[in-house]
Amino acid sequence: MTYKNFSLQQLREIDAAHHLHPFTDHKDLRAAGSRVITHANGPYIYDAQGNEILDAMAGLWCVNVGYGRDELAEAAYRQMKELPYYNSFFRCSTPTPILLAKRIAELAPPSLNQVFFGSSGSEANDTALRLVRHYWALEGKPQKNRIISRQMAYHGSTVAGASLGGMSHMHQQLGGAVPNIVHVMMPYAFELALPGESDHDFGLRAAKAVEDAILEAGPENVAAFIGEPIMGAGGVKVPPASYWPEIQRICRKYDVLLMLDEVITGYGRTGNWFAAQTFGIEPDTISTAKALTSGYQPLSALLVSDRIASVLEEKGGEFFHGYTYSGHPVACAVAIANLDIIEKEGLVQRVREDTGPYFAEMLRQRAAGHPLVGEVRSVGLMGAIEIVKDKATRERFMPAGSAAVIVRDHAIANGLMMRATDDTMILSPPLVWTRETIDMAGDRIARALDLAEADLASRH
Ligand code: PXG
Repeated sequence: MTYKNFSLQQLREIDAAHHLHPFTDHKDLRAAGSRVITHANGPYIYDAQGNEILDAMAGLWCVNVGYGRDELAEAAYRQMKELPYYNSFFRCSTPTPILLAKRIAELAPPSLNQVFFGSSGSEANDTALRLVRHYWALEGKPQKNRIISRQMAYHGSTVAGASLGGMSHMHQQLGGAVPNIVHVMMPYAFELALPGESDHDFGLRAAKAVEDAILEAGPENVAAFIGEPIMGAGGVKVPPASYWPEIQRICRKYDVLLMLDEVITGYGRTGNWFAAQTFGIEPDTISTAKALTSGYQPLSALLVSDRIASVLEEKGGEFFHGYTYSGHPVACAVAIANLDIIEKEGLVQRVREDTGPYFAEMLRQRAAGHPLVGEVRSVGLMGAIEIVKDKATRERFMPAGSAAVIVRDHAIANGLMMRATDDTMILSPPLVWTRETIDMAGDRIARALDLAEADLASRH
């Protein structure tokens, strides 16, 4: 069966009849019809109407080596023929997860040397949550189980992921979150800094919210703090430089574990293999997924510190946790081939030294000065554009989020896939983007902003 035997109209009808989508209002979707993406190559995706769209989101923050990489397809094909599946339970193992775990440990900060595999970022965070609570129980402190997270954090959509995350609309649909998780303020200076407060001071104040939560619960009751180095789905919220070192200091002071969710930032996005390196911190766990295979296969890897791993090994007995597809041989083979590409093409260094700074300059030149833009910010190839009604006061358009959707729709119509989250435009392009691709994106961003400005002017 090939989709080519079906018209777009037919595909949309079947989609509406049988396919429930993630994070979707299905009545809306059915009224509008889904955008069907049929193929992709290099930095471009193509929809069923034949439109070529530059993919400034790398799929969903994951296709870091771009589309159409034969090496990855061939790695999957070879592995499927040799050994499509075998499990890692009951003292079994297969070669590709063994070699991938070593490879990841070599790239990670020095104290993280053990890897637990799953198939998604949500699973990695579920594993991380169980592991840190189990760790404290093994240390004779079972009551030290509270986790501190942040409002607007995104840590996935399983029950554990949604509970760890700080999205209140997700909590409302949970029918009971995982207990003992609290959420504190996020380090989002654009909206939360006080008049006249420096970025540095705001970063320290946002970190102090974590310390206050630890003291309120009592340090003897707090297992860990979890955070995305840069909040992604919440709107590419880049913390001030003072934030992460202060968080690490606070965690160490109260013997609270530091869990870093690098599902988006892992494998080069910020110009280092891990954002832990970009921000100069050494956490106890690092959750990764997405770009580990550039999205070509579902795979996650939770990196675990020697401190936790040694207790698990010495005192743990059996850890009653794991997934059928933990260490999936094909996914791991694709991951190895993906890391080979990133290394061979020097993509991490290129983002750090060349395309990251060039991307920041593009945002500054093509967006920052625009009347609709309150702020641009980026780290490596991860960026945001704040849409405002009034540049000086940062007043937003009403209803909230409506202006950013107009910008997004113009961007897509002009060949640029860019996301809108509330009133923030977000970009997270493949790391294979060149200066020329960044220039092309800049032209399309500028055009989308101009067109949206005209629409918004006629609306008011
Ligand atoms: N942690 C972070 C930081 C993520 O961004 C997950 C965990 C969960 O990963 P899985 O593989 O279980 O989806 C994510 C996922 C968005 C969007 O709207 C972001 C994600 C997923 C879906 C939508 O930007 N990130």
